[in-house]
Amino acid sequence: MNKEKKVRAYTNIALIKYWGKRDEKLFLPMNSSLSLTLDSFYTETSVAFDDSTAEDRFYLNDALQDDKATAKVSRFLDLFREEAGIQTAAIVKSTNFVPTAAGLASSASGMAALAGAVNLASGLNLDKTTLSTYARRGSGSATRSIFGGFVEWQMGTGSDDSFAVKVDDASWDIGMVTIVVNDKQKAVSSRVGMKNTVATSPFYPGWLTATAIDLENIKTAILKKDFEQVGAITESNGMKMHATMLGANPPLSYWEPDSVRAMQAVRELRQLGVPCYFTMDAGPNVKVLCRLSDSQTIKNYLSNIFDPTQLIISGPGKDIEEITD
Ligand code: 2P0
Repeated sequence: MNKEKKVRAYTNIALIKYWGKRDEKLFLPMNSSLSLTLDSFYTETSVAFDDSTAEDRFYLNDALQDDKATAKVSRFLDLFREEAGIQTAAIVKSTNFVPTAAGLASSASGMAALAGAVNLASGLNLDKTTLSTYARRGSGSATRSIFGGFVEWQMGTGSDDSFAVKVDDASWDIGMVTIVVNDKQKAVSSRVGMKNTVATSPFYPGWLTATAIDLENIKTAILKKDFEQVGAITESNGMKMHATMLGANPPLSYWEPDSVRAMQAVRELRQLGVPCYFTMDAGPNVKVLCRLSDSQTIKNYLSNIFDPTQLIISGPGKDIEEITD
């Protein structure tokens, strides 16, 4: 058995959203996106190639997974096995670290941690930029979780140049408060939802035009450390993504009544003089981009509406890292 290698990867929340693929097999996106990596949600995954097992074994949170879940991991491991000339099966152990029972475990941190661990266990030792092209083929958003801080996933022209680039380490009082509206599995997966939106929404071409402009403007604002501008673009871009979904056939909406209540509370906080901005992904939970130094004030305000266990503060997360314990 090869020595086990273990890697931690943090999840990320897109400020400029990825919503649609131009190549489903290679996970090439329709547009470039940009995210903030978070320190409160992460996955630790170990990989060991092991001669004593004929088939890959995949444990998630200590439970051996079924054939379907294992096959997904095996297909991903194959990308590395082919490159490294390895035929051996692997034992993969993955643990999601999420404060409270929020159920926010994400494919972004999961696939990034798996990519990082198999990269070391296989001896390929790819650099992080190249590694992000592999993580991408597990899940699009995992591309961005290779790096910490503000990260751009450049759409590229093909598989080799559709990778993540760190824009800024976000160490200038940046935070996020996650409002867990509902922790249940969503009815429509993002994979299906984005495919249907690309195929049927008449708003989709407008989304692509607008999001390219939002991306350039947010990068400028990040480099100027203009928090209000970063926040305003984030809120606007997220709403535009949800508008493209509403235009799909059948229409798609992930919002719940408490999502709308949360958005209203963020507007109220702004009126009270606290700069903060919301974004939502393919689910009902609301994420509030804020100054890290305002995050407790925001949590206190939101605690009038939501249970404190539904409110999770994060600071900026780091690059993936090897864990030696
Ligand atoms: C994002 N989302 O940029 C967007 C915004 C959800 C809304 O990436 O099919 O799990 O594995 O590439 O990355 C969620 O979709 O989808 C996502 P696949 P993924 O974060």
